[in-house]
Amino acid sequence: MLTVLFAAREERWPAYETALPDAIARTGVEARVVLQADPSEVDYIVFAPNGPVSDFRPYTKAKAVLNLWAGVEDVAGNQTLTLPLARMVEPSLTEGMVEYVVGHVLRHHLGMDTHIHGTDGVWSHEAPPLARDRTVAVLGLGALGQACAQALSAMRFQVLGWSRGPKDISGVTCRNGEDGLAETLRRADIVVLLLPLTAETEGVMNARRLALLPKGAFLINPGRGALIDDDTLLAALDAGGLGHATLDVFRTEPLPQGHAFWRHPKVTVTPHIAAETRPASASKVIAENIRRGEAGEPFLHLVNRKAGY
Ligand code: NDP
Ligand code: OXD
Repeated sequence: MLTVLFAAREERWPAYETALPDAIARTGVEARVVLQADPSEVDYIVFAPNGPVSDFRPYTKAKAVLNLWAGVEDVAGNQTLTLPLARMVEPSLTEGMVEYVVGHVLRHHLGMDTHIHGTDGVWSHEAPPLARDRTVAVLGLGALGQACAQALSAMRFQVLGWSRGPKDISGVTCRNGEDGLAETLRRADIVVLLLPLTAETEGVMNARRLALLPKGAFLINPGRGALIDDDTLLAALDAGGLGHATLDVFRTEPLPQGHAFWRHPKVTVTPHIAAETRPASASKVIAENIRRGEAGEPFLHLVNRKAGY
């Protein structure tokens, strides 16, 4: 009988208490899932940031750390962790992100704000362009970015994508490298950040790169707050280069009460709700990785610790 330690915040436990043991049992593996155990007896650690485990050294028998989050910036650099680390890739998380991104892209594309807030009796008969005449750039073409890019392409937007390595995605013009980023930004009416936070991506949307965007472009950031410097972003909005920023993630979360983003007329704040790991589907992914570990098969969604994602 294996011991699986659920090392996330305790408030998450009720959602997994039945779903996770059931999913593991369905793979044919016998395991008990517990909130506390003698570290030397733990076989797998189901992990989330701000949970009870930060020092992995006592977990001498463990075979893997299975992260409940897609982002791993809080654990990838942990020097006490020598075990394989898997991040979360699951269909409901992806579905949620696609819905968030498509929704916020459409808000800007259709100019919905003008009509929602009213035009003061002015009958301005100006139709928005069609999606095929609008260019959306997705920075980060991983599990989430690729799904968003493909959904936008299916709606006939002109979709550009940027990633670390080369990619070939049907309906998406993919680029990589510094020149590829510059070319992507120069053409983007709307830019979506779905990069992980790593040493290389921190502050990636700096003032120089923001200035490459066409005047009035929209930025949507459901990636991580530190991909962009707050003051740099505010300066670009105030100078009029950037039209609007829709932000789901922040350097400090919850976003502090007094932060300028809350009241800025060109900023929309959403409270880190773009996409969420859903217990039913996430439990299946964790269970499959435990099955793989027991069968000696390679784990799914392993993090490249050197690259940081
Ligand atoms: P993946 O690891 O699957 O994809 C990351 C993508 O970013 C890859 O395409 C990768 O390139 C690219 N990338 C990484 N580093 C660089 C770099 N230096 N330059 C250019 N491209 C780079 O991640 P996911 O798609 O699963 O998730 C992305 C992020 O979304 C998460 O890390 C997390 O921060 C955020 N997130 C936010 C949520 C929310 O609710 N707001 C929910 C879930 C996730 P390559 O393909 O070449 O490796
Ligand atoms: C994640 C997130 O990384 O919710 O999974 O941000």
